[in-house]
Amino acid sequence: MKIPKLHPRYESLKTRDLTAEGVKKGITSIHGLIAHGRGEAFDYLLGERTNDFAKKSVDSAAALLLLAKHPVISVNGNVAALVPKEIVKLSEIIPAKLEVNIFHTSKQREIRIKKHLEKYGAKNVLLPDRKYQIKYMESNRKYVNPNGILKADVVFVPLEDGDRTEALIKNGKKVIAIDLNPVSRTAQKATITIVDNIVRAMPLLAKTIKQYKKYNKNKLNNIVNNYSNKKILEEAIKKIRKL
Ligand code: PTJ
Repeated sequence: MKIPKLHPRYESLKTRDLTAEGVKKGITSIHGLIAHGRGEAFDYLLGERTNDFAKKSVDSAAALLLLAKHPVISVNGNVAALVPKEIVKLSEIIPAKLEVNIFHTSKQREIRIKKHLEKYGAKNVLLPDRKYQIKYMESNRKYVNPNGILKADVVFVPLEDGDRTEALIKNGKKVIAIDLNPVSRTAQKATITIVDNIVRAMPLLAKTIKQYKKYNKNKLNNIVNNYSNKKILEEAIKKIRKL
């Protein structure tokens, strides 16, 4: 759909259109449209901008990703539709592995997401291997790649559903999430939650990582250790309540 650039809600409509296109291409699940709508509602309440609390989470996420020994970026249908270029770029600059992990089971969709990321320059996209799984999980998301999420110490789960964050934490991993809903299970359980729209947060995260590459381990550790996810979520909830 051609959206007029002068439309007051241009950015929001463009993002919505990307998700709808993702469904047409068979990358995004039909349920992804509902997830997107929920995100839009929270984005509206948060002022459709990157708030200071989100900037603090981005700083801490950048430091943690640079400190990680085996960082992995988990990609689902919504992420692939909204920020394919940014995800591939991020995996190169950290560097981190890319692994497809989807909730609504479909082998075909996993392969389509992999091919879609390859179109944007990804060289090695891992797929879940049904021989390997993480503990404390029932859904399709339990299946992982032995060279990816299974051995990861930090897993980046931009835009996620339900119980996987909690399970990843119980499996001894640190989790970075992007979620516009500060009271979601994912937001509450993650090590670091970036309460912002993925389309705004991803470029900022890439920029911050490039900047932090100059920092030594001590400085990066200080940034991570001085961060409180609980406080950040409280600030986000306060912002919504103040409306
Ligand atoms: O491709 P699949 O099968 O793995 O499915 C992916 C979705 C996203 C459909 C699946 O994980 C799902 O159902 O997610 P939920 O439970 O609807 O949760 C998605 C969360 O992401 C919600 O808390 C939304 O508020 C949030 N969200 C939606 N759009 C955005 C967002 N957060 C950041 N940026 C967005 N653009």
